Amino acid sequence: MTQVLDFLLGIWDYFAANILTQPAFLIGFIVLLGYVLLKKPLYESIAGFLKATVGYLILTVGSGGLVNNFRPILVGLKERFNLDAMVIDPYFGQNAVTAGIEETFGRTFSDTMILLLIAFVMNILLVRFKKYTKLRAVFTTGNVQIQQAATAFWILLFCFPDLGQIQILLIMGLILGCYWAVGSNLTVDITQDLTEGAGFAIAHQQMFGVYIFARLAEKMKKDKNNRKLEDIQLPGFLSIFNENMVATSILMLFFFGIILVVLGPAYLIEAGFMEKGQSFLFYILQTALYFAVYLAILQLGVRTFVSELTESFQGISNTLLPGAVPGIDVAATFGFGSPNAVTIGFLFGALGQFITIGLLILFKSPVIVIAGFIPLFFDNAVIAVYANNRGGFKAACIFPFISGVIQVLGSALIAAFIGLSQYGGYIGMFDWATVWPMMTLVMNYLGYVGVGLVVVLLLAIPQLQYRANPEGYFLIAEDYDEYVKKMAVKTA
Ligand code: ASC
Repeated sequence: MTQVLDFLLGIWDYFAANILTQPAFLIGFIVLLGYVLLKKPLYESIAGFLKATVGYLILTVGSGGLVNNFRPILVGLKERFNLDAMVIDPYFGQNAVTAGIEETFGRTFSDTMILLLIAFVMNILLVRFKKYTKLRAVFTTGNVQIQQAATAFWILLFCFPDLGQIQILLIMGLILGCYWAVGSNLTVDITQDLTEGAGFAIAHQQMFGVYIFARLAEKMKKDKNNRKLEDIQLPGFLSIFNENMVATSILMLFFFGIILVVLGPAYLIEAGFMEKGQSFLFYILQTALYFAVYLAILQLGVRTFVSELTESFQGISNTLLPGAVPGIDVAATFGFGSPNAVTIGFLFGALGQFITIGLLILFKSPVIVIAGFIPLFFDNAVIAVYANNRGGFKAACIFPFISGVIQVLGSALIAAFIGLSQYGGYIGMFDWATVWPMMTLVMNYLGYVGVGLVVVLLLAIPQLQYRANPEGYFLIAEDYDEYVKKMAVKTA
C-alpha cells in the first residue's frame, strides 16, 4: 500500500516539479491537450505545443530580463546607504521565509508540492462545479504559487503555531485554492474586455487589486477630457512620445538615470554593475534602453503563445471544464491595451512607493522598506493597463500611485505584525499588502472560525459577480463575440 502511494507521489512530484511549477510547459501541455480534444491532427497539436511553449519562454526571457537587470539597481539603494531595510519583492519574501521559519517556529516547509496538489485539485473542482460555485478560471502560474505558498505557510504558523503539518497543509490548500480560484475569476470579465476575447484571466498576485482599480476607473470614464492613452496624439516634439519604444526609453532614462547617479559610479563598479573605465554616460544610456528591449521581447512572447492558447483551450472548455478559462501570468496583459500605460503605471507606482518610503524614513518607522521591481512593474503597470482601458489616462496615473502607497504601507504593517520584516523581505505584491493582511487578522483573532469566515467570504464573491449580470456572466467567458452582441442589444 505504502509502496503504491510512494509511487504515485513520485509521479506527482515529477509532474509538479517539471510541469506544474514551470508555466511554460504547463501552458504548452494545456495547448497540446486542447488540440487533441479538438481532434486536430497530431502534427498540428505538437506544433501548437511548441509554439505555445516557445512563446511563453520568450515572455520569461523578457520578464526575467527586466527583473534581473532592474531589481539589483533598486536594491542597490539599500546597500549604498547601509539601510537596515526590508525589500518588498516576491523572491526576497520567499528567502525571508526560508531564513526565518526555523528560528521563529522551529519548522521547515518542504511540502510545497503536496500543497500545490491539494490547492490545484481544489481549484479544478471549484471550476468543475461552476454551476454552484460560479467560478470560471484555473490558476496556472506555478512560479508565483510557490512564493505565495511560502508566505501563506508563515501566516498560518503565525496564526496557529501548534497546528500539525497535515492540518496546516489542508487549511492552506483550502485557503490558497479559494484565493486562486476566486481572484482569477474576478479578472475574467475585465480581461476579456481588454483583450477583446482572448479567453484568459490573470493568475498572479494582484488580482483583487486589478479588479478594484478597474472598477474604480470606470467611474472616471464620464469625464470627457479623460481619454484613453492610445487616443491621445501629442503635438509637436511631444509626438515622439506616441511611439512606445521611444517613450519608454526616454522616461526610463530619467528614472534609472537619477537612481544610477545617486548610486554613483564608485558604488556601481564596486558592486560589479559597471566595468572599470566604462563611460558612465553610456552605461546609463544602455541600461535604460534595455528596459524597452526586454519589454519588446516580453510582448513578442505574449503574441506568440496567446493565440495558440485561445484556440486550443476551446478543446478543454468544450469537454473537461465547460466554460472555463485559463488564468495565466499577468505579464500576458502587456501585449494588450496601450503600451504607454505600462510605462506610466510603473512610474506613477514608483512615485507612490518612493514618497511613502521617504515618509517612513522621516517618521523613523521601525520598519524601512526598499522598493522592489516586481511589485512596481507587475502590479502597478498592469493596474494602469486596466485602468486606462476602463477609465482613461487619468485613471492610469492615479491608481498605480495609490497602489504604490498601499504596497509599502500594507507590507510594512503586515510584515512587522507577523515578524517577517526582520528577515529582510516580504512578498509585497498588492493582494499581499491588502487582502492577505485582512485575512491574517481575521484568522489570528477568530481562530478556526476565522478560517471558515475567510473561505465563506471568498466564495461569496463570485456569487455576487454572477448576480450582477446573470445572462452575461458565463457567456463572456464562453463566447465573447456573442456576449458583445447580446449586451449591445440589451443597452440599445
Ligand atoms: C512575479 C514573480 C515573477 C514575475 C513574473 C512576471 O510575481 O515571482 O517572476 O512576477 O511572474 O512575468
